[in-house]
Amino acid sequence: MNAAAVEGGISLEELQLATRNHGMPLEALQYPITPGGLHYLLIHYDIPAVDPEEWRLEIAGNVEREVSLTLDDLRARPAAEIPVTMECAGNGRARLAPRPISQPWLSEAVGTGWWRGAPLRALLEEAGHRDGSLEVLFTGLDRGVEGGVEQDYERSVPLVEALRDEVVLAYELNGAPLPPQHGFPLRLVVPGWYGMTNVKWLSRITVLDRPFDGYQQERGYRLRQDPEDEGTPVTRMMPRALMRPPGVPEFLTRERFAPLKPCEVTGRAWSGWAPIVSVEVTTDGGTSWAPAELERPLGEWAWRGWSFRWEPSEPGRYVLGCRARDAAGNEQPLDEPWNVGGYANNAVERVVVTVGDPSV
Ligand SMILES: Nc1nc2c(c(=O)[nH]1)N[C@H]1C(S)=C(S)[C@@H](COP(=O)(O)O)O[C@H]1N2
Ligand SMILES: [Mo]
Repeated sequence: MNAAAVEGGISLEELQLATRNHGMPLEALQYPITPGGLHYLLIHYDIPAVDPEEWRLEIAGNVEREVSLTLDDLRARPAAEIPVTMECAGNGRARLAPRPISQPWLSEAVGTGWWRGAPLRALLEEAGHRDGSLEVLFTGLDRGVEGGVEQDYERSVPLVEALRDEVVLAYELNGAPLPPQHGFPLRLVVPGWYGMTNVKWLSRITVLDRPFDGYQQERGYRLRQDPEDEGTPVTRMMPRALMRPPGVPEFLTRERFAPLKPCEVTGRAWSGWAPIVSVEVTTDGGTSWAPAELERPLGEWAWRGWSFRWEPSEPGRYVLGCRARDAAGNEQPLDEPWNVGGYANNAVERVVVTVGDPSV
């Protein structure tokens, strides 16, 4: 992964990734909670076969006592429920030039789930993380080869992040047991962080007294300007607003067609750093911007709905865009921020809409 960047068309290998994994169709921005099958999907290797009777969650490492739990043990504990917007760190990658070779997302690698599970903090406290603990490593049951290394999918988070109140080990998505593709029987959910953090098919939690240096931490998911650059880790989601595309699409190009009349443009915006404070909309390709109206937040860690009344005055070709800003002062850039892995490209999306008769 991230071995090279190319100009030009999508390769068969990228297409192979794009047909296994899938984005959220952008019209699904109409739902505050993304219906199960419409949530985006990203799986590095294969979906592992899991026997829920045999399955255990083990907690070990720098702890006072090791813990082993069945799924029923986890379900018997106090539960927390939370709506969380999750976005793949590679969202926007296919718009970069040159294009880093990996899953070629445009802008649809996002979804908001209603996650229910056991809060992580209480479990870590029961196991008793010892002094000197730095990070918590989460290991999935799926295995594969990446960068020439055979590995379990595993990633760590700093201990302080793992101890946040809203971090859950989820066994339900939208009121039903996790589907196989989203991590059955258990996955980590760290609200605010990019998707790769939320380890699926979780089987082991290891408290570490040193930084984890596995592939997904040291090689993958770093922002580097060149392959030798040590880079900085990818962590929280940068702000992004997306638009439910107005009008109807042309089958092949997906360019939009809309009648000449006022139109309510809607969408959703999120940031992993701080609440969304504004969304602005352009209908002239970025020359001028006007504020959208924000809906009441769904929750602290979920996207925020917005709407904008667009009144095109004459037939023609319009280039629409939307731009989010969060309370920490992060704002979407107009141009793509390039890096070797093609991560965190939150540049403003353009949506071309032809107003008037499509046959002229
Ligand atoms: N065990 C495991 N966990 C994983 C992955 C994986 O391949 N294996 N993919 C990660 C990545 S890169 C993303 S973006 C999210 C995707 O979660 P979803 O498919 O439920 O939307 O899961 C993360 N957790
Ligand atoms: Mo991802």
